[in-house]
Amino acid sequence: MGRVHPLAALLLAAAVAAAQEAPVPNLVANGSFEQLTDAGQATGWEVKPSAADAVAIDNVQCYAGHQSLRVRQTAGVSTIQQDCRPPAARHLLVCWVKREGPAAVRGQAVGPAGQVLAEAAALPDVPDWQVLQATFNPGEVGQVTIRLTVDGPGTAWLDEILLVAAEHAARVLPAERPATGRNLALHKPYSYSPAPGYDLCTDPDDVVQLTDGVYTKGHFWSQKSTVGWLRQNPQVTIDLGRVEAIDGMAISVAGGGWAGVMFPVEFRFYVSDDDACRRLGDEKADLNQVKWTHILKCAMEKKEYWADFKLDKPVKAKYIRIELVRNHGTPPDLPWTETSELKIYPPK
Ligand SMILES: [Ca+2]
Repeated sequence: MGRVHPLAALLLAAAVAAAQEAPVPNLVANGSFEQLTDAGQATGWEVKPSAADAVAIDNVQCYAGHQSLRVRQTAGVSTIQQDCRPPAARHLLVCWVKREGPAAVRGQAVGPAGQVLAEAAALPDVPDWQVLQATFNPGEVGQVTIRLTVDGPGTAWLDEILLVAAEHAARVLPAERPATGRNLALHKPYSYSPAPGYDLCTDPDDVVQLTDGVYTKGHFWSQKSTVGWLRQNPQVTIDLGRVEAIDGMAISVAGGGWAGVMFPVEFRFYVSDDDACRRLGDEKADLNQVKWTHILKCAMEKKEYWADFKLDKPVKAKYIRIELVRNHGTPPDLPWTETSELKIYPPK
């Protein structure tokens, strides 16, 4: 067994809670690199190393099980891939990666014509294991290749490669705020005004991605699992389905000036019990026709993170409205903000 990941205890607790449930089916075979052929190769994976000895099993470093797949190279690109046939439904691709040196590490789902269906890249400057994740719907493409690439000099360890139905995201991904427990917003419907509009991350699934439990890491604006707005101050209304006690909320944000995307300056949270909120899916709808109670104004730091807010005292509401207001960029009247996930917490 390798090092104990900081999340191991939490994952263990989750595993105990889920013990009565069937395991989440993984469409990737041998995703944890625990099974080897007689020749000592990872069963089920096609490996194209940058050099003869660039790719090997490592039984010291691992994220899950007892071993991982290690790529160590001075130049070139190593590719590790496997074909599968996911059905037409939203899927989540997960790759755990640890890296040293400048090598770029990427996980992709690629269709039969070479089209990239989903992609996530490892962040630099993360010394520990990090999770790459991306959602996609293969539609009717048939065969999908799960492809991991390590490009350039350095060392990368790959482990726990998962392709699962996206509805299982909360069971296979670490919780960012585990101590707080239940997320009232998970899989809840929402509407937005105006409609999101940014080519690289706008896709039909924008209507579910804010509450699907999938937190986007890395370059937000180019990942389909985020919802982005250009030159707009977006508002999102979440329908919790019934009146719930609310104690806090969290939102994941991106920015930092890459490609001009900047961090939001402020979030404003409102609540309402007015069922007129249900009609707010129309982007031309006037949200101010509904009576809203302003409960929280959150000044944001200029960084990519999960912003987490607790109310002074819990409120009860059926609808939550969130406004992203301005950004940290220049000029400030050109808001370009993105978000991946919203969470609403009940009192403990
Ligand atoms: Ca493993």
